[in-house]
Amino acid sequence: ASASHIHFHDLLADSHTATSSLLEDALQGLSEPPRTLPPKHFYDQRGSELFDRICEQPEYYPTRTEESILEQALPTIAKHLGQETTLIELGSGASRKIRLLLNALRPQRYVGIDISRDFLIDSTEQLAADHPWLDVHALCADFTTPLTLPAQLANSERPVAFFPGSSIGNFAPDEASVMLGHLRNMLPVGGGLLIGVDMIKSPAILEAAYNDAAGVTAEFNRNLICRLRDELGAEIDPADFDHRAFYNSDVCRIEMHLVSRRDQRFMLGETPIALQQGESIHTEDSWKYSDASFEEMAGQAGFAPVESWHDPEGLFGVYYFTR
Ligand code: AVJ
Repeated sequence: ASASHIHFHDLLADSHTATSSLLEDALQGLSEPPRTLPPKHFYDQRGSELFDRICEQPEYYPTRTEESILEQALPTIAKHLGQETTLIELGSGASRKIRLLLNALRPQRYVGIDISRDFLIDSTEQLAADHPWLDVHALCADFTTPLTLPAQLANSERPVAFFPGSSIGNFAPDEASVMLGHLRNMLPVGGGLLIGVDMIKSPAILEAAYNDAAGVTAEFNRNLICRLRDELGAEIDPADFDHRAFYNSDVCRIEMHLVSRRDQRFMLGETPIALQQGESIHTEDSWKYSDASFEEMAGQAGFAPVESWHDPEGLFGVYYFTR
């Protein structure tokens, strides 16, 4: 057996837009109210494992709902995509969803795009090993910025970007529409976007999904405090923070916060930070859409709706657009 072979393209190597570090973001976000920490820092090793466990919680419906929608829609998706497809995954995944698509659609080529080089290489090598017939490319890049596909990939028959999991929900609608615009510009005419979106629904269902009874989401949220303690030497205790997640119906988003249980002070590098009892650190937004609001946003970004699929309860949507 030969070693699996991937084609690696590094678009970050000579870019000057270095991504911000945990310390920079923590200083920026915690110095004064309203305090914030960006959700991208959830995903260290432990955080990624906790996220995988969130996806298995009975209250967290998005993952399993999207998977079953995809499974049922596969024949139709195959028809839209045709024979000669390049499947481009945004955030290269260890997830089962991409494997579902690869095995059913048998595209010519897979391109994983991810900002984290090591993770990208690991996950694409694994995909290549498991799918020896597939032409596997790894593109180290920040897909939230304008991107040009390497010429070799840009000439592919029909590139289709796959953005599952309602990851789009972490962006505010104005940012999301800018990002979708960049994506659209990356794709040639006839290219597609297959994207998973969490729908607006009863606050009780939404709030349960972010307040699972086993407390995994709370642990995931508090992992940010663990990182400040372990990686930046901040003398803080995750037990001094309450997990708070609620649906803000005015703007159609779940908000996650860490609420300080007491007055506390700690150092971030050279900078002292003081939190009052009850003060909150806003750690994540997860935006929810209706059919109309999502299709309008994608339309503004230059995407035309082709077809969409939902589960019978309308919890989650998968949309196929073309440019
Ligand atoms: C990965 C952003 C889609 O918003 O549901 C899950 C992250 N946060 N539980 C989501 C998350 C808390 C998730 N996304």
